[in-house]
Amino acid sequence: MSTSSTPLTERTTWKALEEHYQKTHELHLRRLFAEDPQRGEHFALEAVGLYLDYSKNRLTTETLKLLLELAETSGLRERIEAMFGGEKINVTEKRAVLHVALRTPKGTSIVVEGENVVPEVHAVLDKMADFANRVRSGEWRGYTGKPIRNVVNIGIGGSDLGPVMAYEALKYYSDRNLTVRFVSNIDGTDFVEATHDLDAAETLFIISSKTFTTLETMTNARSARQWCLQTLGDDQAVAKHFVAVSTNAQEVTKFGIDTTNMFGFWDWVGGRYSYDSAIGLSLMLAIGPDHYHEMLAGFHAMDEHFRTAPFERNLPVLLALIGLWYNNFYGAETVAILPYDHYLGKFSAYLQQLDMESNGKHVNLEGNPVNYQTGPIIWGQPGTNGQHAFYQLIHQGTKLIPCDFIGFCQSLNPIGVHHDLLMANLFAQTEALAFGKTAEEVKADGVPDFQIQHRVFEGNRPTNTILATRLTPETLGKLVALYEHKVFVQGTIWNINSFDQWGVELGKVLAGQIVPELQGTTDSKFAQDSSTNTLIERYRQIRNATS
Ligand code: G6Q
Repeated sequence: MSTSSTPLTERTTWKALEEHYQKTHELHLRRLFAEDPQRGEHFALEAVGLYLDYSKNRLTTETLKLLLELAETSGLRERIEAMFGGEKINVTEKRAVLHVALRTPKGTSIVVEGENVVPEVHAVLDKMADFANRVRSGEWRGYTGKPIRNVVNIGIGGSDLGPVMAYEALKYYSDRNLTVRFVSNIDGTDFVEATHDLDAAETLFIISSKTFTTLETMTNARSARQWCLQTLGDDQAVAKHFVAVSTNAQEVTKFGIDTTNMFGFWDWVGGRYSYDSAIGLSLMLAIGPDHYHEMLAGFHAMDEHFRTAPFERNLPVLLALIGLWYNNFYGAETVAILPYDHYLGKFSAYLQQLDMESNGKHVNLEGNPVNYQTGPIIWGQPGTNGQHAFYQLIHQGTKLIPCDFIGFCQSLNPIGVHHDLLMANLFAQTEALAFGKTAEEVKADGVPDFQIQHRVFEGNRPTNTILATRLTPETLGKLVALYEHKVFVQGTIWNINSFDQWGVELGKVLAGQIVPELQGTTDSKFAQDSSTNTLIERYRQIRNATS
């Protein structure tokens, strides 16, 4: 059997999958369910409190067997151990990848460069908890002696998307006396709208930036300081109204934040894998340290499952393989994430960064161009809103869009019949997508002939359904870790580095060149191409026009 040293598309298993696709791709889910009346039970898995129904996928036991073989021949087991063992698997940045250490219980050991990092992780968690308790209890006071009522996290990308998603997801558990907001965009509107109704004397800013050099965050942080000092008037106020989350103590000090008010993390935590590091401080302030620790326990439970469960009963591995089947053999370009829970409104946006920044890569680990598709486009909205917007295309469009439906058996806000109606919609959508409606069935409903074809649903549109009991901090941790590891499995099979993001650099460099051109502080004629130069010229002419 050829293994990971053989290029992916030349491996025996890959070729077998291609052949298998040719033989099976026209199989309809109607037939698969008819042939195996228990398919819904056979193709389902329950682990660490999450139930995954993957029966409504276009696959057979043979497909699964081949996909699992692909995982084995990709060196996945070794890669999992390498990640958990602190090896520098982020080869282009020469870094270990140890977000799993952020949720490892006290007393365990994960060694990086000869040092056990777990005690450091817990020291920071304890410092965060102490701070959160002091702010929440009113013991920590602002410069004028007023307690803190507003928390504004300033950060972007990995220093924003995780905390804001999790804050919304766990709002039910949050202290409603605290107003928690997130500012990320360099567009001044974001800052102005987030602060317009806040009293500076009661506001705490958390400047969250791993590097503490990010243009957007530092610009917003400076505006926040100015805004604060406009009211409070004294530089001394900064110490009471600003804390930092960063790995860069030098820059934090330069900004004027005392490092006693800095919460650290480490270069082995990637931005998009960082929300359960100190980057989650705003979340901990909102939900309190106990709930935060419950969330970490959820992450850890999924980590352990991922590390120890056999691949055929391993949730992240199965999700990854199913995704890869559509991505690489069916040519599906996107995956829709459809949570049927209003609190998960930002979950798809969060996964968008997690997946697309990790696996949107065009060269393999050796730097050679890949000859297969890598990461899919991730998108989605919470149900049922999406049903009244874009589901039309999923049901009847010309594109194959595999979907993950996520739902909870118990509502956190059980009023009337709402939850049954919500869940009925979730189940109905997966059923309609899988089985569709034939022309005969449409006709039998008495539909006039001219409409029949328009009202046919082909079906055979694949979905996963993930069910959990309730949206708790622990469940959220499990769900996020599930997708983190799914992305890792796919990246491993594609032999790409899921942990760098060089693709975001070029735009930053060019913006740095364009700023002085916009501000007129450079003498040289604009140095861009003719399109960009013309746009710059036009912007400069109109920017200061009075009418
Ligand atoms: C994530 C990326 C990126 C990063 C932001 C913010 O993996 O690295 O989204 O999180 O660019 O960076 P800072 O935290 O350094 O400000």
